[in-house]
Amino acid sequence: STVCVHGLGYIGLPTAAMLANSGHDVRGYDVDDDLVASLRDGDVDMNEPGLSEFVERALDGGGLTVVDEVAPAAYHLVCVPTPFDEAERRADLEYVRAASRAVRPVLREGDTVILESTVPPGATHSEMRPILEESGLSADGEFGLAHCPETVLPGDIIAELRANDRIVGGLTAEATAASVALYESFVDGEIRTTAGPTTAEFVKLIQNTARDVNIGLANEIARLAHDYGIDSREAIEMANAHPRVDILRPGPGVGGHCLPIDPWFLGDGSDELDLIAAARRVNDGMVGFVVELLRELVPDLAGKRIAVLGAAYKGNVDDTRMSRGLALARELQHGPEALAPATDGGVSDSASVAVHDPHVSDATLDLRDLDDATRDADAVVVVTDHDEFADLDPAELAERMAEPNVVDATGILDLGRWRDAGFSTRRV
Ligand code: SAJ
Repeated sequence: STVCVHGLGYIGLPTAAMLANSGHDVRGYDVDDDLVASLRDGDVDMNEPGLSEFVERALDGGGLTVVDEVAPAAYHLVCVPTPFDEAERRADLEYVRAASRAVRPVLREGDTVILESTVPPGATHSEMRPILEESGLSADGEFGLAHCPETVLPGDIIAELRANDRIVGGLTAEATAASVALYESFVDGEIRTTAGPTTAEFVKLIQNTARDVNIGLANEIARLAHDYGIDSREAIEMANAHPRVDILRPGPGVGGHCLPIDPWFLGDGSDELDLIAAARRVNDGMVGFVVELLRELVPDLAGKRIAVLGAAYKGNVDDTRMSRGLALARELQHGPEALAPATDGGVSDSASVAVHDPHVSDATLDLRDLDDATRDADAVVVVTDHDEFADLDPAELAERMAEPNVVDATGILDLGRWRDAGFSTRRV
């Protein structure tokens, strides 16, 4: 079939390439002219394993054409960002509306429009439908409209695009069937259908909310265990031996562009969230807990040199959105107020912080190499579970640092080795 993919980011680009490599005739469209130009040159500026080759194959094979104008197509797949409006604590749907306005003039009877972007429950119906129907065609049968949320894990996108189950919710049975037919051409997982897009939207949000709330539980357990002077990770491992208990890993909080945001989409700006909002607070508070652990080793942080290892939001990726490492660096430099958007803090005991991340190259961040970040440091704090950090040599670091102190917020360090090398240690 002919497919026009709207939005060539983390989801749209791999999906467009997947469709092209599965035999479809795909047009990839993006409003960002620079992105369109670089993709036409075969440049994929995303550090996702295997993605460049995969996109190259789609471009070279002719299945994927990158266009700067929306083309008529049997399917329109909308994969645009839905940013979080922090002040309102709700989704900003302007890109979804803009994509709908872009489809409207080329929409024909019998075409199917599928929204993949994460949206609050009801948005396909209330935001997309009216704009598309301004074409004069009705979503009640003249064209198809469906929501099919993406669920891929950054770092493993191509494999998960094929393997994951999908949920399809069409406004009509025909829209659902047409969408299923498209996904069947590349999905090995099960494709589940539900009547109406709202359930599909809701399911996506509760998946990410479930993970966030469960991480919140692990994080609160870590703080409690610390109060009792016991090791949370040993306790959690023992608890998880029970057949019906599966506690996740505590850490420095939850980063990325999905888990810290999607739970708020569920509430859609209302005050309805209770447990879910509490879990968000617990997870956001973990940066403060990491500072508490650090102060147990370095009580007065004023003028001390702290090396923060990890700017990516999780291990082995280069994405720094909602990074806990960068949040920690800000808090150490400017105090906890720095994390609240409205105030400009600045505490007297600010430390001097150097951030190192072997996966991230971002000129807007003042990142240092490992030597530079740890030289004369009074402590290192490991905030991201990159493989490289598990392999750090504590003896070598001890020689370079002013004081051998380490806080592991991720649980990847073998702290016994660090103590043998003379380190004082703390762990979330
Ligand atoms: N984390 C913990 N403890 C854990 C697991 C994760 O602290 O036990 C932290 C990570 O360090 C990271 C954050 O949570 O900061 C999120 O990482 P993640 O790997 O759990 O998830 P994401 O944000 O990379 O991707 C999620 C996935 N959702 C679920 O697993 C339910 C993915 O499948 C979704 O497609 C993606 O959100 C999305 O786009 O919505």
